[in-house]
Amino acid sequence: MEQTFIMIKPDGVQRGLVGEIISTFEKKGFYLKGMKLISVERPFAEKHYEDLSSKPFFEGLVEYIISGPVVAMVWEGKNVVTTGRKIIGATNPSASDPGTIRGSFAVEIGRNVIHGSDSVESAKKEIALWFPNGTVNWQSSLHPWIYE
Ligand code: DAT
Ligand code: MG
Repeated sequence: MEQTFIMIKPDGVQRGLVGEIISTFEKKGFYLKGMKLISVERPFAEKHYEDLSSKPFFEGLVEYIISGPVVAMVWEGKNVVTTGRKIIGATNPSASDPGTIRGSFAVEIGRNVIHGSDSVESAKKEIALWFPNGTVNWQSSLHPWIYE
């Protein structure tokens, strides 16, 4: 099944949003397949956001990501990449729909609480970067009650 990389950014950790964010993905019916609380170094943050390295906000973005611990996760489920992005909401919280994570919990684009992969391809890349030793292979006993 499809997997995505989700990261609770330093502001989400500091603000105590970890439990609620995990709960949102759990209750939806997605499966947690990897998770760690980690402080990343500058070169690692630059690698994660390498596609944005030419953007004027890149330096500030990297500073933000290394400003405190983050929660890195792998979530699995049907259409989890696209649906995960919908749950997270638009990049700029001013444009995020109410009820999305960013729409509910964020105000500024540079403090938007959470990251989610934007395609299956980038999910694979990001999971390999953040979880080089792989993830956990387990099956939920609730699976037949969530998936037909
Ligand atoms: P997303 O995180 O929704 O996938 P992105 O990949 O385009 O958005 O950008 C990564 C992060 O960079 C984003 O979560 C917040 C920051 N960012 C994006 N566009 C920005 C902008 N115009 N000004 C400041 N920060 C920006
Ligand atoms: Mg992105």
